[in-house]
Amino acid sequence: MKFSKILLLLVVLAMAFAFTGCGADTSALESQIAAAASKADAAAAAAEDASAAAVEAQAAAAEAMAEAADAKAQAAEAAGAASEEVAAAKAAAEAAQAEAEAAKAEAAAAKEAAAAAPAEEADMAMGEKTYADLTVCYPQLGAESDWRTANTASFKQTAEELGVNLIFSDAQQKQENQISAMRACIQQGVDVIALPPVVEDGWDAVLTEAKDAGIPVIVVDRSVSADESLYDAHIGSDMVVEGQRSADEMNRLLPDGGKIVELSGTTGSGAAVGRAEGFRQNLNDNIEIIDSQTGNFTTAEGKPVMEAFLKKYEGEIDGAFIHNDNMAIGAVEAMKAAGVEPGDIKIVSVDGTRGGFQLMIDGWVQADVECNPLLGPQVMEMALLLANGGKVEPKEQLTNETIYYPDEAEELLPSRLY
Ligand code: GYE
Repeated sequence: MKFSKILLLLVVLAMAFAFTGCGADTSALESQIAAAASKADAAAAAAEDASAAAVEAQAAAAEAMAEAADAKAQAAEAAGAASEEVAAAKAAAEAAQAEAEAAKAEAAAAKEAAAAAPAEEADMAMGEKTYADLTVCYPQLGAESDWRTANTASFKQTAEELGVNLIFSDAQQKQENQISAMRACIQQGVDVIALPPVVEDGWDAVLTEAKDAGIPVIVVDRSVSADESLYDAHIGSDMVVEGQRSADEMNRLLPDGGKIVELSGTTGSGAAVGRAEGFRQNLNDNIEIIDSQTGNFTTAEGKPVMEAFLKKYEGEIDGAFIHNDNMAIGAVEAMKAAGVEPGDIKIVSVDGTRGGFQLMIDGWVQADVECNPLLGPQVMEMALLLANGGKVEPKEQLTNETIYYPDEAEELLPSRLY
């Protein structure tokens, strides 16, 4: 129904009512009709807008009419009008009501259509790229540990399975190599960059370059200190929690306190910083960290660090917190050479690699805090989403992890994936 028609009808109804002049509720009814008419007016004004809004306004106008007609019917009845007149007023009210319902339904349908249109567009955009169209850059930080080897394998294998074109490089634990690999990827116009940052600081410039080039970045594994507006997602372990869990284990292993050493990971890396921080948060007061040195997450560098500790603090060391299993392997080699027996120095390590499990079976490591490197599938899923204009929410995605103990190591070792 057109608004002009609605208005006309309202006026006719109002006039008809005035003409019948039925008593009792006349003024109340008049003001009701006036209110309905102004509703219709407002609705008609709104109708000049977009189509959904116009239909909605039409519904409002028709509803207003229905209200007016209904009011008239009631008033006529109240005023003791002839039953014929009451019936006619009632019929008018019912017709107006039906009109209102129909207009409402039309408005709802128009609204739905308007809302569906952009969603359809978005759907089409989402469907634009598949894994086979995707080029993902992974400037791996190095090959320092079994964790890292498993992480690299997870990315390569996932890319192959999904048909993703993976641009892989190995920065040999040097940030400048990672940065130049990223720049080459930006130059090439890859779809997504997945960055496992060797250290936390110093990424602002290259992350800004990626952002300016419109290339989404997923920070993988370790964290960056850059503002989170400079990347699209971070997936990895909560390194602080790993440190806290390690301290809880050390507290359990040294209930009467003691002196411990720390073999820390790469200086300035999110993994080393977080683990050291969490460890100190939860460590009992009666346990003293007498020394802390980096072994750069490698077996080769972990061994001489422990050698030096054993010389310097001969007979004094009750425990060692070692930031990863590869350094624990090196440390145990040093202990064996120095005549230390398994269990003399309580060791808590991190990662949960097969090497770590073997150290538990052999009695050297008393607890291994898990850190999961198998991030390939989740990162590829995020990459596809981002490449199609989607958002990763929440931006910070944590992996679920546990703690392993010697009593279950033998049974679990064959099923370990790394
Ligand atoms: O624990 C260690 C690796 O960043 C979580 O890096 C990773 C750490 C892992 O070299 O083995």
